[in-house]
Order: sequence, then C-alpha cells, then structure tokens
Amino acid sequence: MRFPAEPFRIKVVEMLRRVTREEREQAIREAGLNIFAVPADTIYVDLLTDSGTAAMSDNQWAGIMLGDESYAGSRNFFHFQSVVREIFGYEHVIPTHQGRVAENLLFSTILKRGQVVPSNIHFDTTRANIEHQGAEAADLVIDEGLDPYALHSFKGNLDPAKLERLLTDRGAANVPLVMITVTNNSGGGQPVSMANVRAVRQVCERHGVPLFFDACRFAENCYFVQQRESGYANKSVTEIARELFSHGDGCTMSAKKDGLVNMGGFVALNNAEWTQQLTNLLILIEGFPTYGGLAGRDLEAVARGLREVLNEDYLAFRIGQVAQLGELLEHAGVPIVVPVGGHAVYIDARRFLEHVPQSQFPGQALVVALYREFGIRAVEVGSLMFGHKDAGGRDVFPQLDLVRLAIPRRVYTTEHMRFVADSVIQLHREREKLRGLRLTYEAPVLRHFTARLEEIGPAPAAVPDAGRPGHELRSRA
Ligand code: P71
Repeated sequence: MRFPAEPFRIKVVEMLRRVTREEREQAIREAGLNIFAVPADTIYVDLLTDSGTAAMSDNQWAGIMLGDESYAGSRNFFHFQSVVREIFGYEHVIPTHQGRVAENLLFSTILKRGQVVPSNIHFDTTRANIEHQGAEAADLVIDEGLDPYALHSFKGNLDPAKLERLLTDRGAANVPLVMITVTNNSGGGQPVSMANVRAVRQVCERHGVPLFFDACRFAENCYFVQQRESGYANKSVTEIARELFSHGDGCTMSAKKDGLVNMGGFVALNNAEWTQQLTNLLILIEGFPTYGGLAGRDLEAVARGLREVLNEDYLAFRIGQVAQLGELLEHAGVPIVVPVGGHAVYIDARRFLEHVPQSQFPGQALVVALYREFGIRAVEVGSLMFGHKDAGGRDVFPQLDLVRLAIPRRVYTTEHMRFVADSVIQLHREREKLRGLRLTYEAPVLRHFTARLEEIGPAPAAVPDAGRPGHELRSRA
C-alpha cells in the first residue's frame, strides 16, 4: 500500500548524539538490562511511548508566547475551555496536569468501595485509580479484542452483552459509570466503532448509568471510524468526534496523546454536582480551577493541539506511518498483532523467540537486543510487566508477551520507520542468537520499572547491521 508522506516540513531540529554499540552495551549493562534505566540521550529512535513525546507545531509554540500567567482567569483557560466544549460538547471543563489526575479526581469523588467500573479495557492508571478506591475495574472488550490475530475493524469494542450481564448481576446502583477507552490502548490501540458506542449507550440508558470516555486517542479513533465504518466516509473527523462524545456524559483525557502536547489533561462533564465535588478536590491537589496544575501557556498549547490533531492530512499521515511500519514487518514475516492499531505496532515476542520460554522473558530479551544492536527503545508488555507469583509461590505469566513500538506524533520521519523495520527484520533473521533473561532484583509491585536482569548463557555476538545507513553504522565508521 502507498502511505501519505509527511504533511509538514521541519523548522526546528533536535540533533541525536552518535552512540557506538560499545557505549550501548555498557549503558544497558549498567541499567541491569532494564530499558527504563537507560539514559535517553543514548537512544537513537525512542519508541517507549507516544505519551508526552509529540513535537509541537509553530502555531503551538507561538501560543506559548501568548501565555497569560494570571493566577485566576487566564485568557488561555477560556480559550482551552471553549475548544474543549466545542469538540467534546461537555459543559464543565476541569484542567489537570495529566490524565491520571483527571482519573483520580473523578474516581475519588464519585466511586465508592465495593462498586465496579466497566470499560472495554481499562488502562493501567485508570485501573489503579479505581482499585485505589477499593472498587473493581472490569474489562469487557469483545472476545476478538483479546486475540492478537483476529481480524476485526473495531477490535476495541466493548461487548454490550457482557455489559448487560454485569449491570444485571451487580445492579446499576453499584456501577457509578461505564467507561470506553478510545482507542483501546491496552488492547493494542484498537478503535471502537460508533455503532458500538450507540449500543453501549442504550444499555447504559436502560440501567440509568452514565457513560464516560477515556479520550486519550480520540482523534485517531474517529479517523478509523471515518475510514472503516459505513455511513461515515463523508463526515469530517471533527463531526465524528462531536457525535461520539454526544453519546456520553463526560470524559477524562491525557492531552499528552491526541492533545499534541508534552504535558496536560482534563476532565469534561455535564453533571454540575459532580463538577463541584471534583473542583473542590482539584483545588486541594492540583490548583485553582482556571489552571489545574498547568501554566497558562500550557493550556494554550493544549487548546491549539486539540484543533490540530483533527486535521485530516495529519491523521492520514499519522495512522499511515504506524500502518506502514506494521506492513513492512508483516511482509517480512515478523509476528505482529493485527490489524495494526493507531499509535503503536506490537511484536508477538513468544512467536518471535520460540526458543525462549516465558519464564525467561522473551519480550524483554527482544527489547534489550533492539537497543543494544540498533539504539531503538521499545517496551515490554508481557511477563516482566504482568508476571507474578501466586499464593503457592508458583510463577503466573500473562497469555501474551508483547513488545510495543509506540510512535511519537510528528517526531520521526518515514526513513526512521524504515530503519526500525529493517532493524527488527534483521534481528528476526538472527533470532536464534538471542538468549533468555533472569531476574536479579524485583520490587514487590510494578517490578518492570526497577527490575534488574541478566542474560542466561554466554553474551551473544553482535548481530550484523541492517545494511542501510542507520545511526550506529555511521558511528562505527
Ligand atoms: C502509554 C501511556 C503512558 C504511561 C502511563 C503509565 C505507565 C506507562 C506509560 C497513558 C494513558 C493511556 C490511557 C488510555 C490514561 C493514561 C494516563 N498511557 N489512559 O500508553 O494510554 O495518562 O500518563 O497522562 O497520566 O505509554 P497520563
């Protein structure tokens, strides 16, 4: 397939430092084979996350200079509020410094111990904020959404039958709201269809339960609706977004994704009573309601980013760039999750490294090799992140060991993506050389952030380079 070229030109560049394989070998060793502990300036292409890593536009930077840093009533807040109201359609707009604070405000206020919040799949921070209240987070994605190879246009859909069952079993009084995550990050960045949102809305209405969105990647989701769902091809992505949110009562958002900023977030909702409670907590933990933990200039950047992200030339390029990386890998026989989602390509590490058992962290072994050989940073979403011991001390592993290549917005060129594809393909050819890992340190919770590991068996020889002029080739010359 042909994918659109960059619909922007580059006005500011950030040089990347040359780093030799020897330096990377030392950096990853000192990091205890944990990619989170590797200094970012030793990385060539950083695909750790698409969160807070976007390049801002000239228009956003110009907005930064127009920051009004008044403690109360900053003009940038009013601009931000009017843009959020226009796109999302919710009356009350509460700024926060990032998504998890939006979640914390919402769930500390309206959620009670023993209650349950259903979603397609809750993102980690959302689940943690729900569980922190002594409540339960229920993932009700359609069955296809859990199968890495099931082909479905809207694998992020929330199963309305599962929702109906949960509401009937638990009683609507125990479900303060239903959430839909767009796109469904933990399910591979898969979109949710408008038809599904309508179906979920109907179930919610029948039970008298409000519907909220986790709107992090709403523009990417709405672009997929335009491209894939019948009846939407002639609607603008902005119109689709308005329709999507009109089916709900509010949303939380980390603007670090589709807000195209490095920091920011908000809650938007229609319920005035909830707004008052959230605002009281906001003042306690984040700041005055017209800045919510952000500078005036940051609010201006979010306001402008939310408009820019709905530009369809941008979205066609964005979704195309991620799809292209997926296509290059798939054509070369690299096992990836399909269809490719909106913000990342996921490699199936168990199939990639069939000789490395799950107890030896195949995903992390791949992450380490990608960094050591090519200077690419990916992140493991598998047995290191989710594995644990059961009550009897036996190891429990997740079903999948994935490696996520998350693509920052407007940061890397298509040539960078080709370099990533060539590197992964090269590693795939040489996969027998990769060894499993064992833990030498693990924290009791969220161990992947601070774990230390070592390689099992002798240190592997360098994998031959990808045969194109990538960063580490020049550095060796
Ligand atoms: C991602 C992130 C960033 C992240 C956060 C925590 C651990 C590792 C990486 C953040 C999300 C998200 C969704 C759907 C809420 C948040 C939290 N994603 N909902 O994918 O994807 O937003 O970081 O602004 O607090 O790398 P926040």
